Amino acid sequence: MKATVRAHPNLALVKYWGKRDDALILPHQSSLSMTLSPLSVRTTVAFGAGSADEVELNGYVAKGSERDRVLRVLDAVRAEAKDAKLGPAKMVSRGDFPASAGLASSAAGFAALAVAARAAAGLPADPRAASLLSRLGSGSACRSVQGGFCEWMRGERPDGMDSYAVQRFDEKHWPELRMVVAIVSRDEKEVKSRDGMKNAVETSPYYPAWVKDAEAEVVRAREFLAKKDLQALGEMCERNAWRMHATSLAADPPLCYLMPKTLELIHSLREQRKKGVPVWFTLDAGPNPCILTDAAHELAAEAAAMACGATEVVRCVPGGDAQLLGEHLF
Ligand code: 2P0
Repeated sequence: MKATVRAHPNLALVKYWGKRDDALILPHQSSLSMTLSPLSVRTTVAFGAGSADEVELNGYVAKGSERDRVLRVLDAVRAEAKDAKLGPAKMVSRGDFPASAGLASSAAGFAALAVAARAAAGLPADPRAASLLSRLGSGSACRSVQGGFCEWMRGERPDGMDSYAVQRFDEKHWPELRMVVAIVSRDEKEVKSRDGMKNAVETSPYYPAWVKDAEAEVVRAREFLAKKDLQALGEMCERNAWRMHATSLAADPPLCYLMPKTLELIHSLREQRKKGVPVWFTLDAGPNPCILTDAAHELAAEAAAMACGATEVVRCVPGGDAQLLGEHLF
């Protein structure tokens, strides 16, 4: 009745930005991401422990919406395993990277929670079921159940049962690919992704254009990954990040996640490319650019980031599946 799982975060190359169903977390469009190692979150779940559900995240007792999101996933597992009468759950989760790094620790956290909760409940290992389950906690989490490069298919059904992620390439497909995360600001962002994307859906005149382009972008990304075409993938990543940010820049109120150092680094990467260094950025809902490059150029990417005032870089490689561990957190 107890299981522990380690999962990696993921970074979208074709981004998810906007829901067609807020309650079920169903996106308007498909997205495609790279799972990032070595960053990870470990989560232990036990059922039948104590008299009430207990949720601890990074050393703190979770409250409010954070707790509710975890309980939603645990409740879904209890409903699926109804004959097992699982009882109250205890969940402890710890990440090895700061939430403020601008990478969604929630993606790794909910992927680890979904896989661990299913295992603790005695449900069979099933990446699709775990992806569907983790999506109820956080949309992007459904892409962290498996490693390598995963595509979250938007689906068509109102109940969301066809909206989950599948692995398109595993982590061994392109081991030389690198993502260098450049930390230019550790400030907590003022507008969370969930609110930022909702604002874009509801008020941005550019939103329909963003959605229209997305499915074709995913197909192109798949093609470039298959061919290991770094330049084509890099150019597409930049374009897709700009378009996501453009929807929010045009929203009401406008939302700008970029900081001066973000732009400085983006321009510096362009200069590097003129010198033949293969470096392209992508940018999530925050100011910290992530630099797509290859193993031979990750030090050059790091140097470019530091020269533009990054305080730290995290060098990432394609990561693997969420995995069961033998050692528990409690
Ligand atoms: C992504 N982001 O595709 C996009 C790009 C941020 C920018 O998914 O509301 O934490 O829990 O579904 O998944 C971050 O948003 O939002 C995100 P919810 P989530 O990775």
